[in-house]
Amino acid sequence: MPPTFVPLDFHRLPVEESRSRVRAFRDLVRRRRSVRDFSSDPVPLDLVDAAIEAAGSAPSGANRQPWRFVVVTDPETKRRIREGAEAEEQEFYERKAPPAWLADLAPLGTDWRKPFLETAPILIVMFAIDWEPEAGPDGSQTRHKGYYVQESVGIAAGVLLTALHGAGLATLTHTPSPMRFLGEILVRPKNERPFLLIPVGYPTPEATVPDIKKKSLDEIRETR
Ligand code: IYR
Repeated sequence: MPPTFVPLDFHRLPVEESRSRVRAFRDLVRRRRSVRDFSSDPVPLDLVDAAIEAAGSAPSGANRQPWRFVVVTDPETKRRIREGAEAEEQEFYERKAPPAWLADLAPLGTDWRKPFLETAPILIVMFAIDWEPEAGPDGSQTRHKGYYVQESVGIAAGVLLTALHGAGLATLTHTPSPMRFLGEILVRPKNERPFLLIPVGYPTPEATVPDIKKKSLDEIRETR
């Protein structure tokens, strides 16, 4: 099939306008913090849907869009997810994690308990799709594989977190490991690999966050 092209929808901005926009965006995203103290206040689902639409616009390898977003609000499902995550996390903190890893986590003050998985009104579970089932020429089932799936889903996750933050919502990137239990509880097909568990909601009024710093521009940028 020959490719089809359409005109690009692009509006070039005056540089001063670009400057003020990128600075405003920088100042907005810099205020995002990973939150672990969630209130149970409900979040309108259309906010989450719009953020997922934003995430779904991310670039991806060969435009295969190798992601799936499962929005969980059902209390019993959240309870089971908490139960599954805490089992893995207890194993991690009490047995599997090497001392150096635990030392790196110490400033965050985390432990195996994850009450926010039940308290947060919404959990978004992102799945990565490494291949899609496809009928071969002889009718047999083949695997149509994705490309740069890890990178693609990572970019989509970044857009999702940024969109939710821009909407005034709090999020956490939570990665209990291994995450197989998520596919089982959410009854996902075997080609969907759990990628990220994102509680979404509002912080409690008393919420605190660890006093950690981001690297400065000079520490992260080189020029040639
Ligand atoms: N998954 C565990 C441990 C953990 C690991 C990393 I790397 C972090 O940045 C934070 C926590 C937990 O969620 O507690």
